Amino acid sequence: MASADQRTAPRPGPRPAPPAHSQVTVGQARTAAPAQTEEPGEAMTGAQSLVRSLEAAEVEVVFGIPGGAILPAYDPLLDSPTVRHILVRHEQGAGHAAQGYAQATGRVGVCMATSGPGATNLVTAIADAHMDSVPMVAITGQVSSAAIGTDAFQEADIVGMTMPVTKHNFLVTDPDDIPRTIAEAFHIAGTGRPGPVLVDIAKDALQARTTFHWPARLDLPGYRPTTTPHRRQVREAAKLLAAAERPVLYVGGGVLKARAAAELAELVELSGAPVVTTLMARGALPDSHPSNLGMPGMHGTVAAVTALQKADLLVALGSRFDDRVTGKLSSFAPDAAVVHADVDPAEIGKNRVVDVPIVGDAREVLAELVPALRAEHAEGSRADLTTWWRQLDQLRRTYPLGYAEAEDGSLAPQRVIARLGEIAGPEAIYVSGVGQHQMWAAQFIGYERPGSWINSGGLGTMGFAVPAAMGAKVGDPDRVVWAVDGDGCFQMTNQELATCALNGIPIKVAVINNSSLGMVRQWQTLFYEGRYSNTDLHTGAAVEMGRRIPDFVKLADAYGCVGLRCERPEDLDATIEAAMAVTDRPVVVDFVVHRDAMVWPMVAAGVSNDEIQYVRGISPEWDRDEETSTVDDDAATPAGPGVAFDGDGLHDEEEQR
Ligand SMILES: Cc1ncc(C[n+]2csc(CCOP(=O)(O)OP(=O)(O)O)c2C)c(N)n1
Repeated sequence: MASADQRTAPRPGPRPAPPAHSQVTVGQARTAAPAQTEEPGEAMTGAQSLVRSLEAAEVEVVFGIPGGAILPAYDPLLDSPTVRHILVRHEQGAGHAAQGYAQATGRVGVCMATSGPGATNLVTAIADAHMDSVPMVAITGQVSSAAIGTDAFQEADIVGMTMPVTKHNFLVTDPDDIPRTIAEAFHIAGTGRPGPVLVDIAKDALQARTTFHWPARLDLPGYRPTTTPHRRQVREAAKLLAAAERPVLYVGGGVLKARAAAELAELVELSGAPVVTTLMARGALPDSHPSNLGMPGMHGTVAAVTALQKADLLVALGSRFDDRVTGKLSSFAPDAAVVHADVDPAEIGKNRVVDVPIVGDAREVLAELVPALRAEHAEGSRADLTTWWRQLDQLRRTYPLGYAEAEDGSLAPQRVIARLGEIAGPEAIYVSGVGQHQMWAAQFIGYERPGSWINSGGLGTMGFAVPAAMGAKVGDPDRVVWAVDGDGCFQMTNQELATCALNGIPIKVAVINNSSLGMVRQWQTLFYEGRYSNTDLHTGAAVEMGRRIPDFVKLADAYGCVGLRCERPEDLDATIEAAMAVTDRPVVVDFVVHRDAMVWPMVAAGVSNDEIQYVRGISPEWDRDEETSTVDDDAATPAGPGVAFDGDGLHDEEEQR
């Protein structure tokens, strides 16, 4: 336990801005760079030194669960005046909460667990953060150093296990190393391409006596992220962009991580080029902006997917040519020259040959690209984009995002999500699970600002939504936070509702309850002849024998939350309003929806983007002239061109033709 003296002893002074060469785009990285002057050392335990280090790194909140190996650290944590610990119900929840916190605030999220199973339970969230470049520090207790390698009780080689899914990781066995390691972990997690850093600390290092020194400076040989782009490369990019007749700005999550939305907006205005925002970049440019074609990829808009396919220039900004965006890589954007700007040089040219590589922070790249493009324009180089926009606008008009209402009077899941977005509005934060509901939430909610959309894009982790929403709400408590979850995903991590209820974290959860693992069921419908092997969850859409297992309303009640249910379209708005009115507790709404709704448009996995289907069996024809369109513009209602559910609720291919 820290003595009174220790608690009142002078703390390291305010930390100055980091050196100019080091990219600082997120959170504590802005403020947690080590002090320039070293304070005299203070005697304490390794555990106290750890807590003091977290305070020095300006950590506000740690999500975690104690256990034997990490227990020494939990004792001084009790006395910390600034670090709040939130006791979760599963370590995976701690990890996702740290991710949600990080994405809502731009700071480094922190989670903590004990050795062995505590640490391994964090692995999914660590891998998720790695795939989505989320700044996170995971602290784990390890068995005592003498026992490492002996198969000691609750020993797991978490450093070895997480090597491929962390940006960096550390094993600390000397208590003197704790402050420096924590300082480095935060710096690495939050700078350059953000990512998760694991710090595994042996129990004896936590228990031993040491001296606390917050390091004056960090010495990380080999870690100097290049943030400032090469001028000549930027000029080359500007030349190509000015001259391109069919350019597309292909915007990825890196733009959000770099907090570059304002700079992006400038480039969009100046260039007049169409923009696609990937699943990780929703909100980087307002959806209402006329240049925003929406999301590309497997479930992207026809206009966004086709624009990429037909482009003569892609300016990829903080995006990574993910297979879900490119479809079959060899046929992706065949006529396009590529400018690829990314802070991580390893991304450039990884999947697609690049004509102009630019290594740099997206904000710095954009800040240089704008004047460079202006200079090109001033010299008279500026292609006319009228024809390009006419073609794209035609696509937008003909193939808008849409959905069919269920003919049996049940709720269409897309309508639930669209109304939720309209009623909660653009100031709310939307956090999704993984599956159909995720794609509908990406499609049918209008994202108008950075940070309004949080999801598990790269790893696709079911169970992400509830704990990530919890973390987002802790980080940004004044915003309404809606988790849009599937009935399958929700059953993976809903125990964190207890954490929310007990800690005053009033998130709202919309369970889009189609009584099945809907996205897998959709693939079974399309690719396995409707043989529904193990995708029926029995949670409500087809209530057998009057049972819902579980009953989400009762479950909400059991967790100290308000539970609501909505089964009819006519009750939809009132139910959402009722949920919005609850501010003192978490709310769970069981939206019982039609189970056969499918996500459209779709590019089947491994297939060329040219084969995109607007709805089942209907592919747009790009090269037709406007008069011979197979889809009548007038029929392109929000429900799609003549799209309807047939008897069994499925889109019938022949009928559509
Ligand atoms: C942890 C994990 N296990 C399995 C999957 C594979 N998977 C992807 S989507 C999905 C179904 C999700 O069902 P649900 O949460 O009900 O959402 P829906 O698709 O019905 O909207 C499954 C099983 C996954 N992504 N993550």
